[in-house]
Amino acid sequence: MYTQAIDLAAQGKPEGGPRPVTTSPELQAREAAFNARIAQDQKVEPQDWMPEAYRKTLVRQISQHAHSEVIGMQPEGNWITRAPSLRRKAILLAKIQDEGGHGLYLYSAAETLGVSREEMAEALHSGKAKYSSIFNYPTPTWADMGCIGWLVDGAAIMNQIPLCRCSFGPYARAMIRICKEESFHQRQGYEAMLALCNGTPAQRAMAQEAFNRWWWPVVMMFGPSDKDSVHTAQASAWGIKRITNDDLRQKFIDATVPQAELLGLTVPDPDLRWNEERGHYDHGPINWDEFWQVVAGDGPCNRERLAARVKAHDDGAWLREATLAYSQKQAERAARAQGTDRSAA
Ligand code: FAQ
Repeated sequence: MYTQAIDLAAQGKPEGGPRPVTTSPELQAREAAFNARIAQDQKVEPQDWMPEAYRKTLVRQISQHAHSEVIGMQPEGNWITRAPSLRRKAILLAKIQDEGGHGLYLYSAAETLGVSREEMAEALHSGKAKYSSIFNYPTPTWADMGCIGWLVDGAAIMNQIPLCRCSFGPYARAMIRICKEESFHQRQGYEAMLALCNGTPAQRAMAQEAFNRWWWPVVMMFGPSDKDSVHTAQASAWGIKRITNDDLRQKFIDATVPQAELLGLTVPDPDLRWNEERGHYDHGPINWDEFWQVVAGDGPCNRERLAARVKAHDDGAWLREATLAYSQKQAERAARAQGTDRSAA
C-alpha cells in the first residue's frame, strides 16, 4: 500500500541537474562522469569518485538515520517488561531488535564513505549529530506501542521506500531490507490498535488519547516544509532524495486517515478535509515552533534519550575492548602459524 502510494515516474527529475562543485579540469571531468552516472540512474559505489559534498550529505543523512534507529529503540524498550501478553512481548522484542539491526546496517553503509563508527558515535553523544524528532516523545501507555508501529513505522516506510532507489548503492540496498521489516512493524502496530479499538471503552479511550499525542509529531517527522528545507534541492539533484518532505507528508496523511476511520478514531485536526479538486486531504497548520524546539534538543525526552544512549555506550566499553583484544590475539596467532609453516617448508 505504501509502495503503491509512491509514483516515482510522476515525480520527474529536478530541473538543471546537479550543481557543479569543483573547478580544476581533472575534477570537472570526474564530476561530469559522476553526473552522467546520476543522470542515467546508475548506482554510485563507495570506490567510485564522488564530489566531497555528495559524500558529506550522505554521511550526514545515513548517520542521522542510523542514530534514529538506535535511539528509536528506547520509547518501545520502555514497554518490554510490561507488554500485556507473552505474544505482544515476543513481537515487541523482535521489533526492537530489528530497529537495532537497522542502525547497524546503516552505520556500515556510512562507514563505506570513510567515516568511522567512533566518529559517528561521538557526533551523536556530543549533540552535534541529529536523530529523528519523533523519538523525543514519551510512551506512557500501551497504546503508544500501537501508535509507534502504526504511525511512526508507517511514516518511516513512506519516507524510506523512495530511498530504496537512492543513487548511493550501499544505502539503497540497506533500505530494501529495512523497508520489508518496517512493513511488519507497521502491521503489528495497526493490529495492536485494532485490538484496543475493538476492546472495552477504556481501551478505546486509551487508543484515542495516544493517537491524539502522536498525530502531529508524526506529521512533523517528515521534516520542515519544502520552502524551509535546506537540503532538498541538492539531495534531489543527486538522486538521494526522490520525493520532497511536503509530498511525502501528504501521501502519508492521505494513506493514514482512512486507516484511522477504520479503527473508529478521530484525527485530532479540526481542519482536516478531503479536497476533491486536489484529490488530497487538506490539513491544519503544523506547529513548526514545536518541531524546531525538539530538533534543537529541547523536546519532552531529548535529555533522557541522549543520556540513556551515552550510558549504554559507556557500559558497553568492556565488550568493545574484549572483542578488540580477542581479534588481535587471533591475528597474532594466525601470523605465528604462518611463520611456523614457512620455516617448516
Ligand atoms: N528530526 O533540509 P531538510 C524510523 C533536520 S527512522 C530531526 O529537509 P533533509 C524507524 C535535517 O536533518 C526515522 N531533524 O533535511 C523507526 C536538517 O538538519 P541538518 C529517521 C530533522 O536531510 C521506527 C534540517 O532539519 N528516518 O523512524 C527532521 O533533506 C520506529 C533541515 O531539513 C530517516 O532518517 C526530523 N524529523 O531531510 C525506528 C530517513 N527532519 O542535518 C524505531 C532518512 C529534518 O542540516 C521505531 N532521512 N531534520 O543539521 C531523510 O529522509 C531526510 O534526512 C529527512 C530530512 C527527510 C529526515
